[in-house]
Amino acid sequence: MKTQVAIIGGGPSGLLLAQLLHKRGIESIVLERKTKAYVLGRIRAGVLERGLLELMREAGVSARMDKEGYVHHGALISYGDEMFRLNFTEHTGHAVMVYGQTEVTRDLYAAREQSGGPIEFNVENVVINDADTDAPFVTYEVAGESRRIDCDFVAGCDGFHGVSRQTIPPDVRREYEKVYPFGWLGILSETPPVNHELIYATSDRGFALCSMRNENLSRYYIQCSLDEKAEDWTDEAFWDELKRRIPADQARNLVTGPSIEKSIAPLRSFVTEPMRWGRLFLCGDAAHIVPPTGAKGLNTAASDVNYLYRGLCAFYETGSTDGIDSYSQTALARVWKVERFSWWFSSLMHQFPDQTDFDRKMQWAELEFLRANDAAQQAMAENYVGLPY
Ligand code: RFL
Ligand code: PHB
Repeated sequence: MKTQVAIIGGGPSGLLLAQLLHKRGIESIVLERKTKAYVLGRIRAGVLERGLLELMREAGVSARMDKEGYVHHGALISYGDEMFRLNFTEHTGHAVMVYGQTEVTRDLYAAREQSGGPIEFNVENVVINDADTDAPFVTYEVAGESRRIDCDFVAGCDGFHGVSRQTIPPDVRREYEKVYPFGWLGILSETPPVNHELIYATSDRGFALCSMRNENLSRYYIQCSLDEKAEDWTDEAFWDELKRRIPADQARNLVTGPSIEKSIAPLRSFVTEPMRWGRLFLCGDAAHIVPPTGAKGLNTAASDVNYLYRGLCAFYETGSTDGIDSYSQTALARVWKVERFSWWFSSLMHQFPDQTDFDRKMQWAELEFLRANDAAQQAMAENYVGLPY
């Protein structure tokens, strides 16, 4: 087979890139290791930045998002029983949208199916060959049969555990990592959200987040230790712990019910440099990971897709290689700012196992400062709604 862009990974990065390229008449083939049902079964991001909203519109896949998504003009931050609101719109002129990654991915799959663009599921043993030449090709297997795609470019959109990043030789690649000594235990429940806005909460028992998908679907997280297992947490124990970490007046309003999903995610900050090697370009979780505090993972994947998409369009439409040549540098400049924000917000809101009383006082003093200081709130709001591309 032959195509212009071989896209490894059928998660949100790969599908969004494929759809944007399709709109500009650029062909691609998407290779996905799992099934569509598996990809759609992963409960992940919930908050979309304006940049991603605009890309969804440009890709022609925003109809349901614009109808069913919830615009949020602010979020709540609590520490103990204290709580204040960060007003995004007042500080930045922009808002965010609550619309689940599952729905984004579902809309992108529907568009791919409608356009007839090729996508192969259950692929195994994907190998990216000759990426440092002008004639790269990808080999893989489906149901034991070997296949080959010759292409102009390869987009590595295969997440943190994919093969694309590993294709870049170790003497070229540099990795930066911070692993946090805790995880997030998350549940999804068919109950009304405790508040119509998100609550990021810290307390002496650790971090908690009250989020949502719609009026009758809530998403809650609590910081947990890494040796815990989701199945050891009963729903009752989860609700009890959550109530102890959010302000008492919010806890009184919390509607509890059976969980329909429960899982633990570790927290990590990770960046690989460069994000381009020859004709291979890394996008999204394949190149970087942020801790979920601040909701930046999917949104940063989208900003990579934006730069790569524009670079590829310029190449095919005008012959200019400027956009693809500067891809790694441009994408990384934004990635590092987002890494800083996610690291800062995580450091502010979690209880660290080796933390001293002094460290805790510093966190609370910073929260009190943030509560009272307009400039600090503006800086935070600018990061939360998404830095410009
Ligand atoms: P994905 O979603 O991991 O998709 C990669 C796809 O590649 C496939 N794959 C392969 N395919 C072919 N060959 C191979 N060798 C392959 N290896 C892997 C995989 O099966 C998969 O389908 O990466 P992508 O597209 O870059 O998207 C990144 C986002 O999924 C991720 O950043 C976010 O989910 C992170 N995240 C959040 N981001 C936000 O912007 N806002 C949020 O509110 C938010 N909340 C979260 C999150 C992530 C979480 N977890 C569980 C990690 C909350 C949680 C709990
Ligand atoms: C979510 O709803 O899953 C969510 C929201 C905000 C975050 C992280 C996750 O910062």
